[in-house]
Amino acid sequence: MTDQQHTSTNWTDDNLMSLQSHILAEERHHPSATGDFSWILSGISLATKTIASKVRRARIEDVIGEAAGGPFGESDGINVQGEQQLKLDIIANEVIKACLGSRANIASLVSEEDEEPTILRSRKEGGRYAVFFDPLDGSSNIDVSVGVGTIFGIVRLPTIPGVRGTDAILHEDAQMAAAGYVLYGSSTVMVLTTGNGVDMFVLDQSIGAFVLVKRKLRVPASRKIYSINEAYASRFSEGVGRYLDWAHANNYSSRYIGSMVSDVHRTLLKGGVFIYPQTHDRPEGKLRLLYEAMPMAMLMEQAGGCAVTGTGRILDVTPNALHQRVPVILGSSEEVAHVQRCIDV
Ligand code: P6P
Repeated sequence: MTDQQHTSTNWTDDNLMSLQSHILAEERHHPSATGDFSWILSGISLATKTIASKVRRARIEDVIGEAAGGPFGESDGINVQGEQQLKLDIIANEVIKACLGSRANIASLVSEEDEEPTILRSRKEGGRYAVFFDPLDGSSNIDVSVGVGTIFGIVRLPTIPGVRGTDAILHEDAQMAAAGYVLYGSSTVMVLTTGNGVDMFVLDQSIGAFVLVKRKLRVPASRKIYSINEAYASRFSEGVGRYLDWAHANNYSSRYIGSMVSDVHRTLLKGGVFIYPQTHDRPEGKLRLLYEAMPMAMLMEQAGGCAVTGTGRILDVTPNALHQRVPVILGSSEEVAHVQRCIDV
């Protein structure tokens, strides 16, 4: 390598950085940081590496297909959403809870697969955070090898005397402090923000570690791509219909995978807008606020994009129920603005 290539800037930037070392380095920027995030994120890293292995081996271990009573015989295979649970949904859920349960600063866990939160410890016992997660979003796509993912949010709970459990989780002062997803696709990719921009890691199977591949991801301000399930076109609002007519007339491309983590990952990297709007039969939309919309909204905004419900920022919504659903419009700032203008006419 020439001397130029060994300048300190290149050398530092190109250094091999694991998730663990990156988080510790990031915490140096937060004097008040107490190692909380690295402790929780190491649990999420362990869980998602385990899930990645199970997703890749699903066919081999024949765990694809519908849950029959769950691994412990306790479930009827239907989750709180009324959706048929797949075996891997339940396994992923149990893996995450097993990896996070021992993290002493977590008070509670909120999972798409569990009707009630898992309460681990009180504030007096050290519980300061809740972790929201969708353990295996898009799992119905696994049997056709489409990318699926784990979505997570780390929420700092309010320190109000007497406010605990679900009340603390839903409290307006509960603040999402970190968010991310792990996409089990052609490679296993973690995209993460702790409030200081968005970084991307890829799981290097040869060393069993997530390694940093991209710092401070920025979503392009515009891109002529929209992502929506147009099969529901007859049930969309007039505003969304107006947007689609405008996009068709302006040579937009349509890209829709039907797995939120995959569709959002493409939108984050290439730009465009992902829309899961309300419909006449589902006025609240389909996607859940706490463990799908909010984490993706934090990532998108940290990357310079936007994330709205059609009537305001997703991150401004004060939840009123654990499994509440919201309409989702997120992606490039200019593309989200196009959709909002058509809705506001
Ligand atoms: P539809 C997967 O079931 C999921 O929750 C998201 O991952 C995805 O974006 C959406 O539902 C797809 O829903 O109604 O288009 O099949």
